[in-house]
Amino acid sequence: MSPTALQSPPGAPEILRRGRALVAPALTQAVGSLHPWVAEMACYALGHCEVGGAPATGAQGKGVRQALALLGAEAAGGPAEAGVPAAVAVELVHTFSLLHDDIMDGDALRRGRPAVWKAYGTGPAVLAGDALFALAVETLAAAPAGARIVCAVRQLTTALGDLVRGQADDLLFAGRPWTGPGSVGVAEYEAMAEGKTGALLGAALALGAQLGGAPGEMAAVLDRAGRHLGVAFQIADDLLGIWGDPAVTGKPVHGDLRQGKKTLPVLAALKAPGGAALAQLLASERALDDVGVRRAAALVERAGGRAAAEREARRHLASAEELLAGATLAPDVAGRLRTLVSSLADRTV
Ligand code: GRG
Repeated sequence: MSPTALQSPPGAPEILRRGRALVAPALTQAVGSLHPWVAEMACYALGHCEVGGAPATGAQGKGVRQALALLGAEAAGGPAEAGVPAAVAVELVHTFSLLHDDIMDGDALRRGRPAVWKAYGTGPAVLAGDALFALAVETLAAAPAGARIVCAVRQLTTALGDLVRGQADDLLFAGRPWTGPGSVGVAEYEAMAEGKTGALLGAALALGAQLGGAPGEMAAVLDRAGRHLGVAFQIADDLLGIWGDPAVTGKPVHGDLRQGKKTLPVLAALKAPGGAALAQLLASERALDDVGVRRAAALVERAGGRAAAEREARRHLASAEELLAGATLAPDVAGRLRTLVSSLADRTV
């Protein structure tokens, strides 16, 4: 038996670590091409440095999207390296969207440290976001992919449009009532989550596959699988926002409940027969204090909102897995993709 046959297949943390290591040099080089002030803010947003430029420790994201892009390239039969420009592009778009999202929501903390707008000011942070966005498109457009690059750029711009649509709906949900006419339904929530989160996960897989030489149908299936995965991922994010450990998530405890966000556990609880007490609490004029958010979390759980959201996440995960199982992917890659995909809906961070 060869030594490699004795090795156990990599788990999700190893797949993510390998992705980060493979993409880091290209990401650093891309950001280094920016105006020095903007480059520092971009490095801070990526968790590579502190304010002032000293190297940072432990403030980086998981790198889910870049890992998906590399696996997409390999799934299409290409080397992981072929997916690097796609990986850089999706990671830059992700970083940009978090940065602007924190400004829109007024969130002061990201990954356990001040959000970019808190650290550098709102105006400079908007500019850093703009730079990340432009750099993402530039990096993808410069990928050595011949005529396929036109489809790839179109794939990315479609995803960007969907991200804006999803974010717009999410922002508008804030002004909608909790219950009754005009309240947000589960299907509407899921369409929002597919845009806000699923579009970029789908694009990560599809763009990687396109740069790896995949035919158009394979890229389309991977895009759809990634979108389902994204809905499951967003639901997991909602669950972590209520029941996650703030020391691990780097977000304030019960932040979404405090802000009155229309997350799936809450929406599902409100639609359940036992949701009346929660509806009454949320309808009160005053913002919820610490006791109020703890009570709201308990009422969401008691009405079955937590269980319903977990069920919905599993359903989207199963749809993603089904699509991947039906695609003709390079066999050794399919296993790694399955490992990563199934880990993402059960995450704790
Ligand atoms: C792209 C043109 C364009 C506009 C963006 C601001 C905006 C419009 C959209 C916001 C999208 C958003 C913030 C979605 C949330 C997605 C999500 C679940 C983020 C958390 O992802 P993780 O857990 O984060 O991968 P880490 O910290 O690991 O990188």
